[in-house]
Amino acid sequence: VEIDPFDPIRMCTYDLSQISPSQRAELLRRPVLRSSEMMVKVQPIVEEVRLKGDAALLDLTAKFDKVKLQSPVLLPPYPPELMALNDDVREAIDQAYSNIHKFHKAQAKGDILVVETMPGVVCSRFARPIARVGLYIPGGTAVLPSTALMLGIPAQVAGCHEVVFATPPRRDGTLSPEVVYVAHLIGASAILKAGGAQAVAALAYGTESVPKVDKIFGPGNQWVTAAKMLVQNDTDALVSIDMPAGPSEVVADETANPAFVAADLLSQAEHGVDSQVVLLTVNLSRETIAKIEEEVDTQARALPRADIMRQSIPKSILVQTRSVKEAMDFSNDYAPEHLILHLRDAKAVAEEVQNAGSVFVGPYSPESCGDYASGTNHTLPTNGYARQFSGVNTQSFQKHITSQELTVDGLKVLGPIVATLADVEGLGAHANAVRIRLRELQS
Ligand code: HSO
Ligand code: ZN
Repeated sequence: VEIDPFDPIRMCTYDLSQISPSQRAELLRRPVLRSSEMMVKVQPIVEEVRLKGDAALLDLTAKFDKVKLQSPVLLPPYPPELMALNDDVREAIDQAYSNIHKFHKAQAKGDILVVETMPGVVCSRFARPIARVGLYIPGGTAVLPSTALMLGIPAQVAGCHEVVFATPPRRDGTLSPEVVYVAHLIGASAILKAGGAQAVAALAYGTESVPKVDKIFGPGNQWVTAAKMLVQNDTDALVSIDMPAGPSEVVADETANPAFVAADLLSQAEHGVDSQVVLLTVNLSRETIAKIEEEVDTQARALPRADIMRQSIPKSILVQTRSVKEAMDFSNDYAPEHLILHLRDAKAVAEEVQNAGSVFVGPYSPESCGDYASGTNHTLPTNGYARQFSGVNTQSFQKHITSQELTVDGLKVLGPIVATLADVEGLGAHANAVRIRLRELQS
C-alpha cells in the first residue's frame, strides 16, 4: 500500500438514510478472509509436525521464528529469573488476575443442577473440566500476556488437569517474562515455545515433549486460525477449538465526547491492519462528526502504532443513523465483537443488544478495561460470529454430564409413557427394557 503521511487518517462515511438496502448489506460484510488459500499452505506444516514431532517443530521454529531452540518446551517450576518483572507490572497483573478470577469463578456457580421432572424421576447435570487444554498466546506485532490471563484463568477455575501454553519465542529464544509469570500464576503444566500452524499441530497431536490436548483456545493470525480449523476436522486428532476467530472490530454508538469516541475506535484499530471499526452515530450534526474525524486523525498520528492505524482506519466505516433504534438494528445485524455505547441512556440501550461479544456501557467504560483487567473475558467472537457464539468463559473449559435416577414409583409413572414412544419408533428392545421391569414389579 502506498502511504502518504500527509493524507488524513479517516474512515469512510455513509448515511443510512441515503443508501439502498444492497449498499447497507455491503456495509455489514466483513473484509474477506482467504481461508481456503490458507488451508493449502497450512496443511503440509500440520502434517509434518504430526509425522515428525519435535524435530519438525524445531525446524519450523528455526524457519519461521528464526531461532534455533534446544527444546520446544519449558516446564515448571518456572525459574524466577525468567519471570522477573517491575513491581508496577507485577502488581497490575496480580490485580487483573484477581478481577478476572472473581468473575470467572462466579460463572462456575451453576455447576450442579438437580430437577425432579416427575415424582421419583430425578434428572441432574454436573460439570467436569476438559482434562487437557492448549492455550495459544500470540506473539508477533504485540505480545499479549493479557490473553494468557484471559485463557489461563478460566482453565484454572474449571480445574483442567493439564494446561499447555503455546507462544512463539523471541529472536533470542526466550519468552516474554509476563507470559511466564502468568503461566506460573495459573499453574500451566508446560509452555510450548512455538507459534503458528506448527504450534497448533503440536497441541492437537502431541509430540515427544508436547502433551496432546483435547481443546485448543486462543486468537492468532491466519495461519493459526486455519490450522485450528484443520485439526478440528481431523477425527484422528479428536480435538475441538474455542471458536472461529478473525480480525477485531468495535461498534460505537455516539452522542458523547468526540475525543473518547475516537480513542475507543483507535484502541481496537491498533490491533492489526485487518481490524475494522465501525462508528454508528445517532442524529449527530455535521460539526460533531467533523470533530470526531479530526480527533481520530490527530490522536492516531501521535500514537506508537500509527502505521497500523493508517491501514485499518481507512477500512473502517462511519455510519450516520437517525435514531437509536436504527443504530441498534444495524449493530445487531453486524454482530460486533465489542459494542461501546456512548449514549445518554446507555444502560437502557444495553437491553436492546441481541448480537455482540461484549458490551461497554457509558462514557467511562472504555474497551481497554475489558481487554485487560475489569474481569470479563477479551477472547470474543469476531467476524459476525457473535450471532451464534459466546466469548470464552468458564464453561468453555468444561463439559456437562447429565444423569438420572428413578425410584420404583418413578418408573411406574414414566415407564408406560416411554414404552408407548418406543412402540411408535418400532424399537422393541427399548420398550422391552421398560416392560420387563414393570412386569417384575407387578408380580
Ligand atoms: N481487544 C482485543 C484483546 C486485547 N486487547 C488484548 C489488548 N490486548 C480483542 O479484540
Ligand atoms: Zn484490545
